Amino acid sequence: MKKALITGITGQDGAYLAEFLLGKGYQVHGIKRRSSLFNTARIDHLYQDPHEGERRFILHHGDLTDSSSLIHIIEKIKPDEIYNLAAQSHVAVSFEEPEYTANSDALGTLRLLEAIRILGLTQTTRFYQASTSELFGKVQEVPQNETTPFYPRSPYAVAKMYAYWIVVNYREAYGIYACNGILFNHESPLRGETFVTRKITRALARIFLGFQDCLYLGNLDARRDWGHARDYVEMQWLMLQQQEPEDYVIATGEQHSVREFVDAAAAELGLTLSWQGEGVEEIGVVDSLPPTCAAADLRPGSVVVRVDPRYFRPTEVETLLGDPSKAREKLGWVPTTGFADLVAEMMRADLDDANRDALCRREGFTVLNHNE
Ligand code: NDP
Ligand code: GDR
Repeated sequence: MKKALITGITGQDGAYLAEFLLGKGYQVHGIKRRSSLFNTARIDHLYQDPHEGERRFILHHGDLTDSSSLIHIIEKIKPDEIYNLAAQSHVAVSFEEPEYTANSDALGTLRLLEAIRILGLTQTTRFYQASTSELFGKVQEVPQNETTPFYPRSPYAVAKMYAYWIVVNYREAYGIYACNGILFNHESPLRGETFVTRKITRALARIFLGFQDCLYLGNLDARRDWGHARDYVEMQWLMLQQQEPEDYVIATGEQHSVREFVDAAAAELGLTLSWQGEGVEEIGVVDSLPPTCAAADLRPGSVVVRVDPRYFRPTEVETLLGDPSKAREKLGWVPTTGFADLVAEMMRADLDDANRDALCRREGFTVLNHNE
């Protein structure tokens, strides 16, 4: 049985990848951080009690900032494949915690590669690095492919750029089968609540049910190439199944603005919006709404989206659009979920969640609304 080790298994991609690899017959090991509360909601359906006999899903405590934990775990498992998905992955937060971001995202990657080298696994353990379209930052070329120059625009992107090059260097220096997947934004109902897509679907569901008034966003003009995480984790695995290790761009080749995402998500609820004003004064106003709308105060003319400059970044990545030709040709990359289906799936899931909260409220329970 092949053994895989996933760092960041409690995150969006970790959950989809774990499920995918279990489906392929792997024994899946994951590194989770110690936390004062359970932090495994995305993978609880895969959990196997440690007292069960044969387990194919096993979690270990560790942290990318702690070499000793990484060396111990890798020594014990001797995995065939390591997927390094762990990261402080929020671009805006990286401006607030730049040193920690560098430690986990840049040096964390080095620590894993060093563990492979120190333990003598360079010829047996394959390594996947979660690289990112954020490397392109202030874009030099449209669309972006594997040869487009990098111009990182945040502490997160700079840390990921170190990680990218240390992967290339260890591949060349020590012959490790190591790949960078340069993935463009990918989303899902499991997306963290503070990334813009999930923030939008979650807030609109709550506005529609009447327990949130307004969605506050930053740069509405930012354009991204958004795909579905379920499709993207399959490519992570495929990159480690080739003859030679190479780096690949994974993207849909289609781009939308944040404003267009809001419109598409609202349309899923039967709401139409119009946009008025400019810059920080811009607002999203309800044009029409369906009779099924449960929010007593929502009517044509209600302002449901406002710009809040607190969500602007000191340096912004305005536009990203990927060219996944290489992955299409060499890995057979065909994304199965397009933009409209992605938005619909996320909107449905958040409406279900909001309906559950509404039920709790009706029964007199307190439901907190956390909006960041
Ligand atoms: P998430 O933020 O959902 O998950 C990040 C994971 O990393 C979580 O499991 C988190 O643990 C863990 N983690 C964070 N810091 C540490 C640390 N110091 N030690 C150990 N684990 C840590 O990210 P995604 O699943 O969306 O992304 C996966 C990877 O892909 C990330 O590296 C991200 O930077 C990269 N990426 C993501 C893209 C996207 O659009 N989603 C696009 C391109 C790259 P906890 O649950 O405890 O917080
Ligand atoms: P990104 O994703 O920075 O591309 O990084 P995010 O969803 O955070 O932002 C996308 C764009 O939307 C703009 N934006 C807002 N963003 C957030 N989070 N909140 C807001 O209120 C808001 N309003 C507008 C942002 O300014 C930005 O332009 C994600 C992460 O998953 C990274 O780990 C990954 O590497 C890249 O995608 C590819």
